[in-house]
Amino acid sequence: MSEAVYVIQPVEGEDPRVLHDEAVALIESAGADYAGTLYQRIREVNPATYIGEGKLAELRERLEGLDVTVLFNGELTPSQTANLSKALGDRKIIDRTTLILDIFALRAASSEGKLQVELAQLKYLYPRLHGKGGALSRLGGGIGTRGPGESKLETDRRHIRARIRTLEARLKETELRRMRRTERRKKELVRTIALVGYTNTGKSTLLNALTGSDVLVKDALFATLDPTARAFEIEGFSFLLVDTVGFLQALPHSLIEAFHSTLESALNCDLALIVCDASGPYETQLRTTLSTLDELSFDAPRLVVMNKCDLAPYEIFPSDCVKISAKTGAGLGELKARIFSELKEAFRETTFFVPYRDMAAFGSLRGLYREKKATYLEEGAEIEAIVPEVYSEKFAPFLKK
Ligand SMILES: Nc1nc2c(ncn2[C@@H]2O[C@H](COP(=O)(O)OP(=O)(O)OP(=O)(O)O)[C@@H](O)[C@H]2O)c(=O)[nH]1
Ligand SMILES: [Mg+2]
Repeated sequence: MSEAVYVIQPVEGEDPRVLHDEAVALIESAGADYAGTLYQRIREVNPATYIGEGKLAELRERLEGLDVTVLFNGELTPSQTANLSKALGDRKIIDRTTLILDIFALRAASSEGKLQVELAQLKYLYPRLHGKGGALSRLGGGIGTRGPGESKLETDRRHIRARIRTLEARLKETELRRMRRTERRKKELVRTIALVGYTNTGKSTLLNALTGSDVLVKDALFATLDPTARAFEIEGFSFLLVDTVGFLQALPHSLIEAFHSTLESALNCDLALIVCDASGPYETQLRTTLSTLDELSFDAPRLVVMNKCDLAPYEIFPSDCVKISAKTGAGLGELKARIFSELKEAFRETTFFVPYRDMAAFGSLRGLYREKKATYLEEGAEIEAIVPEVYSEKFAPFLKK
C-alpha cells in the first residue's frame, strides 16, 4: 500500500491554489496518495512550529486516527520539522523541498544526476539530523525510503560529512567529462537549441516530434531530469536540441544549485525555446521560467512556444509566440521556420567558384553547406550556397574572387 500524504497549504502570496494543486501532482508523481488539505493563513510565522498553536491543535484533531504523512507545502527549518513532528504525535513531516528531492531521486538516471540528487539530499538533511533517537529516522528521507534511505541516515554525522566530500569530488570528475563532451559536440554541430520551461508542458514530447526520438514522456512532474540532446535538421542543416529539467514555482534554491552545472551546460545554447502549456496557467509558468532563467544568469535569445494548442483552440496568446501542438504536429513547420530565422545571422549566403580539379576537396565539405544553385562553366562550377558562419574558414579557399 502506498503512503498517504496530508497537505498543509500556507495561504500567502498570489496563488496558493496553484501551489496547492501542484503539491497534489507532486505527491502523485512521488507515487503516494493525496489524503486531504488544511489551508492556513499565515500572519506571523511561529518560529517553533511555523503555524500557530490554535491551528496546530485543529490539525492534531483532524489527523486523529489517520495514518498519514504531513506535507508542509513550503520550506521548514530543521527545528520546525522536529517540533511539528512531536506536536502531531511523532508523525512524519516533510516539506516541499524534501518531496521534490524525493521525486528527483526516483527519476535520476545518469550517474551525474544520481550524484547530484544524493548530494542535495544529504546537504538538505544534514542540518536536520540534530534530533535524537526516533525523531532522527522520521526526519530522514521523504516519501517511503528512497534516496539516502533511513538506515543510512541513522549512521553518524561524520559518516555523512565524508560521503558529501566523496560525492563532491566525484561530481567534479563527471562535470569535467560532460564539459569535454559538450565542447566536442559544439564543434561538430552547427547550433544548439535548449528546451526550457515549466514541468509537464510537453518539452520532451516536442523533442520527440522534432527529432523523431523516443525519450520518456509522462503526465507527471519532473519526468525529465537529466538533459538529453538529439540532433535534427532544418533546411538541411543540423541543430542540436537539448531537453532539460522542468521548472516549478518556488523551486527551492538548493535544488537549482544542485542542478546548476547541468543546467548551465544545457543553457549554453544559441536559442532557448520556452515551452508553455496553452491549456494551463501559462502566464504563471512563463513568469516562473523567466525568473528562474534570470537566477541562472541566462541571457541567450529566446522564443516563447505555446504548446498543447489542441487543448485550447480559442485562447488568444501574445502575438510573438509560436503556437503549436507537439502531439498533433500542428505548427511545427512554422516553429522550424522561426528557429531558422532567429538563427539566421549564423548563416551566410555565398557564391563559390570550385575549379574542377578541386571538386574532391570541396566534396569533402558536403553536409556543411546547402546548395541553392550550381552553374557548370568551362573551368569549374559556380555554386550559390548557404554556409553556417562557424564554417566560413573551411570554405575560404573557394570564395568567388
Ligand atoms: N494534448 C496535448 N498533450 C500534450 C502535448 N504535448 C505534450 N502533451 C502531454 O503532456 C504531458 C507531459 O508531456 P512531457 O513531454 O513529458 O512534458 P515535459 O515538459 O517534458 O515534462 P517534465 O519532463 O516532467 O518537465 C504528457 O502526458 C504528454 O502526452 C500537446 O501538444 N497536446
Ligand atoms: Mg520531460
